[in-house]
Parts: sequence; structure tokens; C-alpha cells
Amino acid sequence: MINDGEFMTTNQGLKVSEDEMSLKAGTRGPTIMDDFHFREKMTHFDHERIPERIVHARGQGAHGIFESYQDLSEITMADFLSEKGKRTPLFCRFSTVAGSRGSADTVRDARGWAVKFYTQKGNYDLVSNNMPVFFIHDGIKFPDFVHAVKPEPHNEIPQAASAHDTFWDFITQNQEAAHMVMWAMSDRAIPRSLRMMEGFGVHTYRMVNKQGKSRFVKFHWKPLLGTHSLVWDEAQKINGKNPDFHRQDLWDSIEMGNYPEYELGIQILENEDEFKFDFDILDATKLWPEELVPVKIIGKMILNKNPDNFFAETEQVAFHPGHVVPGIDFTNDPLLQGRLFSYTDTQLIRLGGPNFHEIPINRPIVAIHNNQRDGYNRQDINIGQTSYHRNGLNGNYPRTASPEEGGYHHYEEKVEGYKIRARSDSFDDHFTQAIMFYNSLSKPEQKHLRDAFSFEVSKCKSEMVQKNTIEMFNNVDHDIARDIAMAVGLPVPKKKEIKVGLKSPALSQENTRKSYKTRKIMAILSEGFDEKYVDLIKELKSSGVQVEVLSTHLGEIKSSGEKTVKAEQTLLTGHPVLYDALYVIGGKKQDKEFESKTEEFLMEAFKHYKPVFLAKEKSSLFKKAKLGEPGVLVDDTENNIEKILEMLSNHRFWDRKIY
Ligand code: HDE
Repeated sequence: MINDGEFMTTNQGLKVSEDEMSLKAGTRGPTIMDDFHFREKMTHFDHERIPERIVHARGQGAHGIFESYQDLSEITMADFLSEKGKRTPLFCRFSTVAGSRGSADTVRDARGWAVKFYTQKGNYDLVSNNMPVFFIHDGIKFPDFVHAVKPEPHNEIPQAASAHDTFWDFITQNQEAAHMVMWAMSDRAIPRSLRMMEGFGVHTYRMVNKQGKSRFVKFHWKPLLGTHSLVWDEAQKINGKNPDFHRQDLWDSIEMGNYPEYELGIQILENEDEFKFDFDILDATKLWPEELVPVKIIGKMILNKNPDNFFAETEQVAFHPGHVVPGIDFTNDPLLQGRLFSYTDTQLIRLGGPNFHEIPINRPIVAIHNNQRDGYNRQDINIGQTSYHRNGLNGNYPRTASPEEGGYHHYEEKVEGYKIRARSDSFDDHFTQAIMFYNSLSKPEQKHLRDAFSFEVSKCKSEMVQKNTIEMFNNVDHDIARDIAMAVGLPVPKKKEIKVGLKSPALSQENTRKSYKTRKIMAILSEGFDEKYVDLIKELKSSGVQVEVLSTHLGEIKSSGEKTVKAEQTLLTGHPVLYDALYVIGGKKQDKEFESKTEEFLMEAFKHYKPVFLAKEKSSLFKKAKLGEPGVLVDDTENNIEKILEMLSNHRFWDRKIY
């Protein structure tokens, strides 16, 4: 609904003549009951809030399109994968897990990644994370896990952070969490952008073709810009400088036409290979190394439209791993089974009753016909006398569809067993994949991970929790245990014999795609700057790089010649933590404040391993700001554009020595 050019009305459609003054008995008298407009306006306002999601409360959504790369009907009858080039509209919501709705974006956490495909056979929701495993085996432990990671109940501290006693207590009392904690302490937990993350369906699902043949699959999203992260010190500072950092980055990119793109991939495992591995494929704390089961790319998602209204779309969208279409089915993964209950249940309270599927963002693009009726907020006006199945009065319509007619048919898996509260022994190895993950990382990534552990455990108050953590992760790598122990001032445990098995290079972000596209440079300059930089900035922008000028004031900044550039940030509003790279251009007119800020910004960008570019006249800063190689370019030739783009593609220069 667009309000442009319209008169204001009440919710009853009555034109409003006055909206700023309540109806009073005399200009200085009390407000009177007749004021239905005041009462309606205030009552609506008083009820504007709905409960935030119990987890994944902080999120950002976008509309998009999925395009299938091929006809996949040999593997699945999922209609949206049935022909090359088939396009399916979708809505995608990214989120953090632990923080509340107003918490900051760049906290250390897993990122949720939920996609609702509006297919011609009904809605399909792929509800994933940016990490391929999870903390626990069984859905029944989820409330415990969430209680432990959320702010502690007595004082509601800390917000959106796992660095506290209850989280680490839970982890050490539930050793199945070892692998996921390795991911949570890795760079994956502080993504540079929602456009630069991988996504994973986590569970093993099934794909079923028309002939009823089932195969096991795992889902993957692969960002075309590659998988890249922030550094922890930077992430913490961004939370203060711009708590909407990821939200803004996604929004701005879409507004600028830099549409985020991600390829969808599947790992496929034949039914008969179910027991081929030394882990159980129903265990959500395990991944399938890509080197053993390759990822087959099957299509691409493009996010190309921001929501019109955050609440109506991003807040009210309701995902559920149980929203499937023919061709996609579940396995007995006990974590997935738990999720199949929880998602609809939670919407009942969050969205106020059983009719949340009627909210526009949740409606399928196909018509809904069934005998469900009534309930809070019912929108549909169901017509007719019958609302029960097996009716004679309406020819038993709506009738059910056979599988041939497109009716959903559950895969007929043979199941047999005793009712028992137990889990197969095949879930019991908690460390082999945690070890694989650590050993697949590059040296800098390993160091970041160890530092993250030390940071988190140092924030714990309980010595018991600290000791337990050191002991637990001594089963993964002695260096981790040693670093934590030294950080918290406890004895370093004895080194254990650890068998390093398979390494999976796909797990290291060092092996990801690289691209300078959409990378953001802060160019710092003042009045009288060298005119040649006007063209350089233009050229960089036309290559697909973003350049934001920071100066002493906003608006036009004059160069040494005729040309000007527009400053979008000032020394007060801009900061290098919000950018991928820094270009120090300077200018004739610069005061002490400008100079000292430039130096400070340089050191900061350098410390965060970012590419740094210095105009020739500024080369003295190289020494002054204690810079060093690699990743610093002193701009003393005419055309450095290729070099600049290459350095931006590199993301960070981890080999740099930082003092
Ligand atoms: Fe969720 N999860 N979850 N989860 N989850 C929710 O549903 C739950 C799990 C994930 O943008 C809730 O609508 C249980 C794994 C995402 O709206 C809730 C278990 C994965 C989102 C819920 C899990 C996820 C949610 C809260 C263990 C990765 C945000 C609000 C059995 C594959 C969706 C809501 C959005 C949200 C339950 C574990 C992903 C409470 C019980 C594993 C991306 O229903």
C-alpha cells in the first residue's frame, strides 16, 4: 500500500481532519472519550510489538530469484529443479543466532540463512546456517543449548555473545559440541559480509525422483564473491561504529545493483552408501568432506530486491524445514526431527495463531484449498457449506491428489525398533572431525581460532569451566589447550597423542574465490588534493569497486586543478574498520587533526591486514605509521589500477608482521 497523494483515514476509512491534537474539553481541559481517533491511534501503537524470535531474532531479508542450472529430474522430482533456466521467486533471511532483535551484526556467532522458494508446487524452505554442523545431536537438547548461550538469566549479560560461563559450561558438559565450537571460534563466525558466506543445510536430507528412488543429500550455498571474514578486533569495533554493518551492506549492495549471488550445490550419496563412512550420516555434528563427496552445483540464487517493509516481510516471514515439496524428504537425523516440530509451534505465539500462512510474505504462489477454518486473524473468506473431508455435499472437494497428480508422498523408508531413549554408538566420536577442521585451516586461521578460544574462556569467571575447556580441546590440538591455559593463567595440560587423519582443503577460506568486485575503499583526502585522483576514483568505481571519500567536511572537495570530488564521510563519521582498504591521498590544506587521524586510520587498517594505498606525497607515513610489507602500495607510478584491484581481491595480507 502506497500512501502518496492520499488523504489520511482512520482504520475504518474515515477521513481524518486533525492528527496532532487530541479532542479536549477546552484548550486547557482534559481529553474526552469521544476522541475515537486518539483511542484508535494509541491502541494500535500500544500493540505494535510482537515477540521476537526465540533464536535468530536479529535478521535481514531480501527478495530474489533462483535459477536452475539443469534438469535434475534424475535425482529429484522437485519441480523448481526440473529444467535448465527455470526461475523461482524466493525470499531469503539471514540472521545471527543468540542476540536479540536490536543486537549488533558483527558478533561472534553462527549466521542463519533461510530461503523460502515460492515454487509452483508449493513453498519449499531451505533453513540453513553458515556452518555445516551443529552443537548437539538431538532436538530435545536445543532448549538447554539456547538457554546456555543466551544472556545469563540472573542479570541478562552478555548480549549476543558466547563468551560467558554458561555457554562454555554447556559445551564442556556436552562434548558432542566440539566440532561446532571449532567453527564458532573460527573466522566463519565473523563474516565480512552476508554476501561473502557459505551456507549449509547441516542435516542429511533425501532427494527422491519420480520412480521413487531416494538418495541422501546435503545442501550447500557458495557465494560468487568468495567466503571472507573480518578480524575479531575489527568486528568488535564495528559493533560500536555501525551495529547495522551487515544489514546495511546487504541493503546498500542491492540498492546499488550489486546483487549478491550464491550457487546452490548438493552432495549426493547413494542409499547403499549409507554406512560407507567412519561417521554416521544422520549425525548433525559431522560434515561430508567435499574431497570425499564432491559438491555438484545445481543452480544460482540472486538477491535483487530489498523488502518494502521490514516488519511485514523480514519480521513476519515464517520458515520451517518441514515446508517441503515433492522430491525432497527427511532422514531420521534426530536434530532434524526435533526441528520438524519446533518451527510451526513457535510461529503460533510469535505471529499470533494458526493463520500465519496467510500473511503475504508466507503465502505460496499457488492457491490453498483445504478444510481448515477460522482461528485468530483469518483472512480468507471460505465459501461453501462443507469444511470436512469425505463430504458428499460438495463432491468431496477439495480432494487429495495421488503422487501422479502431484500429491506429496513420503518416502517409504522401512523403520523398525524398540521405543528407546538412546542413541546409536555411531554418534559417539566427537573429536575426529574437530581435528580435521583445525588441521585443514591455514596457519593464520588457526591462530585466529586459538585467539578466539583464549578471548572467550578468559571472559569466563568459573575456574572449573576454564579447566574443563582446556581439557576438552586438548583432545583436538595441544596448541589450543596451551594457549587457553596460558591466557587464563592455569597449568598447561600434557600433550596428548592426536591422530591427524584427513585434511579437507575446502574448509579453509584461503582456498575460496577471490574478487575485488564491490570491495569498499576509504579514500582520505583534503582540499587541494592531486587532481589525478579524481580520475583514479572514477576508474576504480567503473571497475566495480566502491570508493567513499572521507574529508574534513561533507560535500564538494576541490582538487589542485578544476575538478572536485564529493566527500561522503568526515573524520567524525568514517572509520577504516568499516572499509576493506584505505587510500591515503592527503591534500594541501590539512590541519593537525587531519594528519593525526590519517596516521591513526593507517595504523588501524594495517593492523587489520587490509590493503593500504599511499599517494607518493604521503610515502613518509610508511615509516611514521610503522607500516611494512606486504599489502602496502606507494603510488609512485601513473597507472596502478591493476595492482590495486589485485590487492583488493586478496582481501587481507595475513603474512604481515603486526607489532
Ligand atoms: Fe533453528 N529455529 N532450530 N536451526 N533456525 C528457529 O524458528 C530449532 C537449527 C535456523 O530467519 C526458530 O521461526 C530447533 C539448525 C534458522 O526466520 C525455532 C533446533 C539450523 C532460523 C528453531 C534448531 C537452524 C531458525 C526460531 C534443533 C541450521 C531462522 C524462530 C533441533 C540448519 C529462520 C523460528 C528465520 C529459527 C528451532 C537447530 C537454522 C525456535 C528446535 C541445526 C536459519 O523454531
